Amino acid sequence: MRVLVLGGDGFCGWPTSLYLSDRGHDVTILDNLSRRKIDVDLEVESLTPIVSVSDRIKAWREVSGREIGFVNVDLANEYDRLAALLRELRPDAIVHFAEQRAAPYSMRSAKTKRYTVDNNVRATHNLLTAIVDTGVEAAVVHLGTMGVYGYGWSGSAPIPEGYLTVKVPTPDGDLEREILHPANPGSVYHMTKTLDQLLFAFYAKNDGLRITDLHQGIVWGTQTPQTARDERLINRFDYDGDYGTVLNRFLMQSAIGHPLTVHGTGGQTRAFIHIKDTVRCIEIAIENPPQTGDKPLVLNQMTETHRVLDLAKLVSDITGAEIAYLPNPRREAEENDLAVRNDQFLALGLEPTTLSEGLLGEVTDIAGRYAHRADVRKIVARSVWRAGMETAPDLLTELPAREG
Ligand code: NAD
Ligand code: USQ
Repeated sequence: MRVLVLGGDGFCGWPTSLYLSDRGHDVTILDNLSRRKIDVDLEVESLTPIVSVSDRIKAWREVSGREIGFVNVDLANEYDRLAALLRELRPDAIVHFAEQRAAPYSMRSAKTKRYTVDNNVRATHNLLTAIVDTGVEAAVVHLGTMGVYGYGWSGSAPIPEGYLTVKVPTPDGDLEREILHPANPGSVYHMTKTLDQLLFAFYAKNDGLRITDLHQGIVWGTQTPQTARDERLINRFDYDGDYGTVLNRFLMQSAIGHPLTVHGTGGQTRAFIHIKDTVRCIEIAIENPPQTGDKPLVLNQMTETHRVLDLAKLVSDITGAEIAYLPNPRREAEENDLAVRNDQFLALGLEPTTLSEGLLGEVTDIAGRYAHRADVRKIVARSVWRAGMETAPDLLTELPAREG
């Protein structure tokens, strides 16, 4: 298949591009490198040393003999270049990762709130319009988030895959209807994903676009068999207070002797998936698109749920790290249950990588190997959901001396 990967230089997009290329697909990456530029603004770098996108692609050519195309286009602001690319490439599938994806970054300031909405909503809408405008037959696979459902809306009932069957009382009896699961976003970033859902529903209905929306949980881990083939192919590893996600942060914190930064009580329960399973899910999704005329197909892309405190305890048991309970910079429920249906991916052949299999290897292989690159002043989360909310001071001011 000819596959266009939007946002293919990012944490999920790069390993997906390599995986699909390895599996024989003809891959082109579109990315405006905005994620790398945000790192420059935030004065932080990936814990792993990532090389330039052209060196990445050159390294892949050397180790695999395969070509990956690259175009630097801003999906949100360069509509004509996007349309020209679609006409030239005529992709069979388009995988859409190209959005600002950090909740804390989206809540940092008025500027980052506006950027996140402008970038994400325009990127998605430009893509959908361009497909209609150019008449290409591509099926779209979008990376959405479990966070569109919110946490606790339906108590302990398992979250369905996208849609909810409801009964509407009428004078003639109850009508049964299937509706999009109510949206309950917890940040400006998550809100953009709920807006994306409406765009998808409209373009599927009006223009017959074939769209799969993957409601993905928190991705953990770093490497896939492809990114591990050469150090120049290594995946990014975000650990800072804005972009680092909870489990990877705990792994990295334990590797450098930093206390594990639990927000509040740690009673928040979230859904997780390993990066190796993310790339496999994308392949499954592009191979199983909905039909023209179908509503968007929603798949919950997650394999396990865990409480934040349980994760901290697990990492602490393996590594001896201390646990720090910090003021929570977010407005979120202190405790929540979470049960999620993911039957569709399991039925389509996903074999989950579990935390118990992968965890220790991640600590020693990646977090430990690159611990010296960490800037400890970037670890504590500083973006608050409302002005005046408390954050913790830095817990360390320099890297502790390491043995050996
Ligand atoms: P990332 O920030 O590492 O990658 C996103 C990529 O998109 C970056 O390379 C960035 O430069 C590019 N991009 C952003 N805006 C663009 C634009 N206007 N034009 C062109 N390129 C643009 O993020 P990620 O972790 O790889 O996440 C990818 C997608 O998966 C996101 O949509 C995110 O919401 C979703 N997701 C991620 C996670 C996770 O834990 N990382 C979990 C659930 C869902
Ligand atoms: N948390 C801590 N300590 C930390 C970091 C986070 O306790 O050091 C807590 C947060 O307060 C939150 C939970 O851990 O309760 C998850 O935070 P996170 O930063 O790991 O994940 P989140 O902000 O939800 O966002 C990430 C990705 C986003 C994706 C989402 C999937 O950045 O792109 O959409 O996971 S989901 O959570 O399922 O919505």
